[in-house]
Amino acid sequence: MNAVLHNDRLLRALLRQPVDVTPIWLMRQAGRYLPEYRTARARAGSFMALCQTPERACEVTLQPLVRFPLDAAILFSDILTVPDAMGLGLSFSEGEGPQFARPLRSAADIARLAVPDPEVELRYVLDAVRLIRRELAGRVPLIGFAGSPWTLATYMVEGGSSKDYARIKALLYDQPSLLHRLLNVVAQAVTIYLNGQIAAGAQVAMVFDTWGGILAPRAYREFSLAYLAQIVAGLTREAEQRRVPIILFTKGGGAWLEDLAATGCDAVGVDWTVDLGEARQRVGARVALQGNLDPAALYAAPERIREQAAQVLTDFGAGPGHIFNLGHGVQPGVDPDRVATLVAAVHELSGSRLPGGNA
Ligand code: 1CP
Repeated sequence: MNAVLHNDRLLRALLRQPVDVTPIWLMRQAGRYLPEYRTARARAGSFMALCQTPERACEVTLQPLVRFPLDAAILFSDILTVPDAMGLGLSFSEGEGPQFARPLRSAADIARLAVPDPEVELRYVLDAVRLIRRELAGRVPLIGFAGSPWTLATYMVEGGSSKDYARIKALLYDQPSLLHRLLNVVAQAVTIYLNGQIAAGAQVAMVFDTWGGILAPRAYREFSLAYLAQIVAGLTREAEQRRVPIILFTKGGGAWLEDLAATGCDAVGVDWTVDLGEARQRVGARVALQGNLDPAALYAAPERIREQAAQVLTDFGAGPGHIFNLGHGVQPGVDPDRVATLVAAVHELSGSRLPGGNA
């Protein structure tokens, strides 16, 4: 594989090395706010068809990079492909979110779960990773990802998105050892899957713990953080003679940044409810930080977006170890021109504000 990387700002910032300007990429940078994404999805017929055809997944991955000078590509896929590969039967109906045909309803359902072989059941993802690397030709690094065991378990037990998390919370309080059994299998599946993505060419691995923030502190440590740490311990940390940085992101996890930093990951994602300067003081030199503009700031006028971007850069302060991102994904109603404004502002302000870059 061609290991030349023309823009390595993201990898450098994740390892807390100096960079010329602050790297930026956005969660859900490929998605419904882009008209070309909506066209590609309609052509594919469904969201899953888009994910399962490597050529289409590759095309959609590259769409935001055609428009904006982003510093990373993120694999176009979904966290729920893993439970699908475990036999739960995933579908997405337009505007209704994910749904499993066979959600976990009993101890027997959980006992039956097996760890999928990513080169077999998830081959379409790994083929997409290989193709995207080839098409990127070293322009920017490729981020691979998976869902956290806790977040995947919420969907597997609830059967889809949830408002109250009644089933998974009842399981947590009534049958904690059964939930641990489930989380263990999913953690193994996620570890092997991410290592498969890294072997296929992913240069960064990110774990999305979208629903960790709904847990009480003790429950968070026992049912989410412990499995994040298990995954970090099991991941390949070097490929193509480079370190493969790991990013952990618990949405709503501002209270637990020190715990996340202590897992051995390289970077922690923070949502917009956290002051980035305070977050930095708390984690110290242990990890880089990724975030954390309020995604809704992208509805504002261009000048306000520039001010908000400047504020996030100021909050982090001088010195290496910052990756600019939103605090969560780009929302479908955002005008792509506002994303262009943000990307330009981050590069311009971080380069000019601090002589010699933010080193
Ligand atoms: O076209 C469509 O209607 C589908 C919308 C969509 C998209 C664009 C879904 C359905 N998934 C995705 C892509 C996706 N999902 C990416 C691609 C890479 C990127 O550009 O960032 C990633 C990283 C994800 C990860 C994901 N899926 C998460 C974790 C991150 C997060 O946003 O919190 C979660 C929770 C999911 C589940 C999911 N998939 C799709 C939806 C609508 C949801 C959320 C449902 C819910 O709110 O419970």
